[in-house]
Formats: sequence, C-alpha cells, structure tokens
Amino acid sequence: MAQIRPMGSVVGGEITGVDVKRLDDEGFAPIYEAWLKFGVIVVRGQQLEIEDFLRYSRRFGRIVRHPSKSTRHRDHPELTVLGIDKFDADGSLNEAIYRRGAEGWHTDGAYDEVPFKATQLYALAVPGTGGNTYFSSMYMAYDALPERLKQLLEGRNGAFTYGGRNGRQSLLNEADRNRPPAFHPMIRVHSETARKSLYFDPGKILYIEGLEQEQSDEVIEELTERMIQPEAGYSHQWRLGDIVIWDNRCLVHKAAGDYPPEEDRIHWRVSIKEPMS
Ligand SMILES: O=C(O)CCC(=O)C(=O)O
Ligand SMILES: [Fe+2]
Repeated sequence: MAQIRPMGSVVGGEITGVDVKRLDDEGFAPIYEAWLKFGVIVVRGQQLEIEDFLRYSRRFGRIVRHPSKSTRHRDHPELTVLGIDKFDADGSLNEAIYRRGAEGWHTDGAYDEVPFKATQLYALAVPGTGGNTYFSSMYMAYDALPERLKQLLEGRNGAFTYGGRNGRQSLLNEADRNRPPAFHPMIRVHSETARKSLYFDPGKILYIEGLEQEQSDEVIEELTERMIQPEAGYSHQWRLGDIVIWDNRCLVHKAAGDYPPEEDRIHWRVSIKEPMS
C-alpha cells in the first residue's frame, strides 16, 4: 500500500512504499488522486528502465515530443535527457543546458495550442548541494488577485510563444523558431478539479489580447509580481530514484540553477498532454 503525505503547506506530496513498475489500476488511483490534490508529487526510490518510465508516464496522459530536438534521447525521441553535454568542446559551460528551467517561473508548453498537462522527471544523478526545483500554486495566485485584475482577465486570452518577449530560443533548431503564438485563457478552469487558476508565464507571454500594448505590458508586470504567493510553494530536494510529476495547468515551477556545474544533475523527462477527445 502506498503511503501518501503532504510535503509543502498546499502543494507537494510524497509517495513511498510503491514500485511503479508493478502498479495496477487500483494501485494507481490514489496516486493520481494525490497528484490532483497536491499539484506535484514525488514517488521515492524507483529503479526504472526507459520503457518502465514511459509506461508509467502514459498513465497520466498522452506523451508528446518536446520541441527541443537536440536534447531528445536518440533512441526514444519522446524522452528528453536534461543535464547532459553541459560542456562545449572548448570546455566552457553551456549555460542554456546548465540553466535550463532556471530562467524564471514558468509553465511548460504554453506555446502549444494544446499546452502540456504535466511534466514528469526521473532523477538519474543528483548533485551534492543545490539543484532543487521550486513549485508554486496558481490556484492561490488566482485567489489572491485583486477583484480589478480578476475582472480584467476573465474571458481574455494571452498570446504565448516559446521565446516570449525576450525571444530566447537557443535550445530550438533554427527551423523550429519563430512559430506563431498560441492563445490560452489567462483565467483557466481546471478540467479535472474545476478550480480556477491564473494561467501565466512571464517568459512566454507576448501580450494579453484586447488590451493596448502599454496596458498589456503593465498587467504582465503586475502579474509577474503577484504570481508567487507566500505559502503557495514547495521546494523539491532531489534524491536518486525520485519520480516527480507536476500539473502545468495549475502550477508554475523553476529550477534553482545553483548546483556546482562540475557535478552531474541528470533527469529523464516526458511532456504529457490531455488525451485527444
Ligand atoms: O530541472 C529542473 O529542475 C526543472 C526543469 C524544467 O523546468 C522542466 O523540465 O520543465
Ligand atoms: Fe519547465
């Protein structure tokens, strides 16, 4: 039987006492329920081959290939390998790889017409210090918005691209850059919990539809300041064999980007979408 306990005050749950390779539907049900409740969960102590990880990940939805082709696993393109090939041929640290996910708070896949439901990571190498991943609840971000902003954003879409207003796209192949934006409601109703959350990513948003450029920029700045609520967070300190999955529909995250670069910090990653209806 799985043991489930909260890790943060509102987001973050820990699951122990399971081997995900041997889970049947009945065993998986409380894990999925905990994931919806906590937004991000860790299953500790797993020993997985790639096929095991993919099979378990498919329980959460449809696995899709990440647009960053150069970091895909050669034999399993649906898998990204994070943290390898960190040093260029001349020995210099490749910041795009080392700092991947650490540029700022974000939600994965907002640049897609159907954004990512979830992202799941499996820890293959963990540094001795640093290298945490931070999470924060966007349900709480929505709840804490002033009425003025709730009303302004209700029914409005944001326009999102991979590089956002900075245009940073170094992990994309040339041919995959500068795709047109995807539009998503800024206030989104979760398809499974029916709760409202703020859907916002300061690094990917271009503008808020229907607002003058100046107002759109002001609101983006204000949301950037308001999105992280005290008590809404959880900082995950990785252990070898952790599987962590987060809900991109109602959470933002970022990597700390602070571990000793000469140490290894390696994960397998899958990007998961809702099933096609
Ligand atoms: O490496 C991490 O801690 C998180 C990286 C990230 O943002 C992602 O995989 O989406
Ligand atoms: Fe991310």
